[in-house]
Amino acid sequence: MASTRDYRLLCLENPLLDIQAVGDEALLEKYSLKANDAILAEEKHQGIFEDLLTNYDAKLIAGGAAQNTARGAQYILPPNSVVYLGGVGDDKYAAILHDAVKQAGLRVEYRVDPKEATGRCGVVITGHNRSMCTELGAANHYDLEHLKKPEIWALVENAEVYYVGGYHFTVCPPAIMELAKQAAANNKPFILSLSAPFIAQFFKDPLDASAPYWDYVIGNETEAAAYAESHSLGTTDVKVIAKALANLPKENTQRKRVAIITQGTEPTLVAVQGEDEVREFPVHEISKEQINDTNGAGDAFAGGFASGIVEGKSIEESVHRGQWLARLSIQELGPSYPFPKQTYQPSA
Ligand code: 26A
Repeated sequence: MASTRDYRLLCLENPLLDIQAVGDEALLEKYSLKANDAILAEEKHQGIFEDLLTNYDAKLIAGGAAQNTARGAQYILPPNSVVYLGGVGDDKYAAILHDAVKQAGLRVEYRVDPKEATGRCGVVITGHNRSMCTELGAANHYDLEHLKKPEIWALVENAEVYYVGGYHFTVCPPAIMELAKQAAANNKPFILSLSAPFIAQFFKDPLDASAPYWDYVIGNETEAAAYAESHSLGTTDVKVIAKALANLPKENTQRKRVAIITQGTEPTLVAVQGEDEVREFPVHEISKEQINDTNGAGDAFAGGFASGIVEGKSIEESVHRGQWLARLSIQELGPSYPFPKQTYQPSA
């Protein structure tokens, strides 16, 4: 039986199976992909999944950005701490996802769509870049009806922290808003990831509608830049953008908004609403040879960070957890974490 101290973190987004391979320029060119990007698959991308599997020795790895984050947070937190919601099909790819989350100790409550295939993400690795092309499939059919089922909504009410991946703005903004409002009404933290540049560019309206509810907003430097451009902030200075995010109007005034911007190997920036200084936290460096691939580094950071928020830790400690987990994840293949588990060492 789950106790009420269980499932303190509830996450929502798009469960996907990553079809990941080391590619080359020719492959990127064939599908008009940028070396480092995340996009939704169009007609012209349809062949990429077969191509990766047949010609590039692709591996099948559990993905979906916020599902990676949820597995990451559970990696650090005590058993039964995290529950994740999203939509899958009833197929062999969903079975692979079930295996992966089981190993991670992550509870999932999927909306299973018998007519749609589980979502796939083609990941082309070139050097330390990764290009992602997603066919959402069943993930695109997540709906409010699932979220509002009594047994699911009970998990929502029980949770103490909410984490939503911004990629879900392409799927079901009303579900995001339900969680956002639930958080504000009960003074619980709501964490949003900006996810990818195209979200701020092409899903600006639903993103902006949720903004007053963000207690923590997490992104990387390219997402921050895309936000600044689509919102005509008139700057490319990441610190200024972080401050602008932190100081957007806020619904729940009992918590100051915190904006966290990661910058790869450059320091992580943290801006707090109403504060002048933007703090910098240098990353935990590893040698280039130790890096396997950086796919999922940002998700891992968010997972570590969220685990700190769940346990009421300081911003410093939460950032430290994020950096610790990101460092572990980039040494694995894809958005994964090492098993047997490494034990988290709090910062001194
Ligand atoms: C809606 N889109 C495009 C997406 C994604 C996504 N997760 C949810 N929705 N596109 C890529 N990803 C995931 O990002 C992870 C790396 O950060 C991939 O599945 C990959 O595991």
